[in-house]
Amino acid sequence: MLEEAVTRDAASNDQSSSHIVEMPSASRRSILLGGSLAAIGVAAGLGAPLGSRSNGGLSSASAQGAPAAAPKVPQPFDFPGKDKGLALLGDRPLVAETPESLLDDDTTPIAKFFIRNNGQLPEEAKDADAWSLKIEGEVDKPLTLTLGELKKRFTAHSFRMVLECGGNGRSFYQPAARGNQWTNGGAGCAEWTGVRLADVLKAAGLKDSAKFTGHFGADPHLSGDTTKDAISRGMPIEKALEPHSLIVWAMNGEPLPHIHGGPLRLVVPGWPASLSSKWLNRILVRATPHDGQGMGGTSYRVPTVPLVPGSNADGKINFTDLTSMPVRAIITAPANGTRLPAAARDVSLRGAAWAGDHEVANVEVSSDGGQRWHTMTLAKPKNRYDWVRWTGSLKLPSEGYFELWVKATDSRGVAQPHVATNWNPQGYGSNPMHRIAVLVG
Ligand SMILES: Nc1nc2c(c(=O)[nH]1)N[C@H]1C(S)=C(S)[C@@H](COP(=O)(O)O)O[C@H]1N2
Ligand SMILES: [Mo]
Repeated sequence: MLEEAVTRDAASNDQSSSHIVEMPSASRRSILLGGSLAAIGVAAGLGAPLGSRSNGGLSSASAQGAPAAAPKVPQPFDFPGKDKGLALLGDRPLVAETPESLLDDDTTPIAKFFIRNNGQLPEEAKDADAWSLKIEGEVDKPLTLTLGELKKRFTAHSFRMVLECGGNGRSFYQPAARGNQWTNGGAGCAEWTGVRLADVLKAAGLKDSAKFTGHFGADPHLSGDTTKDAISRGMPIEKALEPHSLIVWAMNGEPLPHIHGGPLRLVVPGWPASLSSKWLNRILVRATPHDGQGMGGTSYRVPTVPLVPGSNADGKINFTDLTSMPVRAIITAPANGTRLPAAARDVSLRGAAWAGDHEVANVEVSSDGGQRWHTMTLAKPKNRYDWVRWTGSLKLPSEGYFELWVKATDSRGVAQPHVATNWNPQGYGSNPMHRIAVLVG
């Protein structure tokens, strides 16, 4: 496939080489060329805006132009069952994102799905159906259920839903915010199968005092300290009771892979994916907000009174937990750095957009830095929390170098900003417009 070829090639770039991709619109076959597009990027002073890791050949341009300030380039990624085009953001814990051009499938294949771990990988379960889950706390009858029992006792549901790391887009903050430097690839959209968290909580009998949840997984803390959890987040009971909040054992019709939390995880769509506990073994129903690892302070929290970028804050005042993720669109084809034939004037574009708890109302593309916008066609999502696939074409006025910008607007009329806004120490909620560069001729 074209997209795989493009991304593998892009990922194999190092700081000293630059490539562009030749993409004749008819055959859509890609050929790598030793590139002049990178040089053009430098000449045009594009090191900063296009100098992100996800920007293919152009990232090399900025690296060549200013090695000291160069952003991190992708490290080779090699993990069983995973596409080598993923970009490794960290190996202890293992974290990898999906370049935008690899998110071109309607349903993100497991091989291309991003990975985010906070701790060590737990031991792999030998008998998945024997995996056990406890429901405790503010319930009438605490439950211990095996995965086998979950499957038998409750009705299964499948939904295609976006899972998005709360830090997605973090690398666009200036000054840099603390944490994994995600571009737009800390997200994917898979078909998840499981039972409603609401059905299981109701079976345990929620007391009137049941107001919040706390989630626990089997992964050891990175330090190996057994008194600490790798991560343990929780949410208001209303979110837990939503019909799309699932306890999941299958991904794209396959048993949930170990790396994605198999045999059992939560999928809490629309909110930071840190709530979607992997290797799920315990849910604590609480009267008060959960206080586990990754709760409080500046963790998954954003300012309610905007901060001066780069300033110190402990999150105790004027901060609130990040709930719905912000609206975001990506261009998945063409890939950044694509070279089009000289005669090409109509560029076909494809992508995806999603908006946390909200709907995507509109996706627009500009080839002139936002002076004029062109509306794209939206496909109908399969269900709530599915992403919207979009397509369209853009007429370019001449040969030459163009940047294509994409902007989504949510159902409330809130659009993506030009730059990452509401800076915060750990960098949540960054959703500036995605842009790619193409060269015609
Ligand atoms: N047990 C456990 N669950 C977890 C995590 C973790 O480290 N341990 N990481 C969370 C975060 S921060 C994210 S973004 C998602 C990533 O899910 P994925 O690796 O399946 O893409 O899992 C969440 N669930
Ligand atoms: Mo995350």
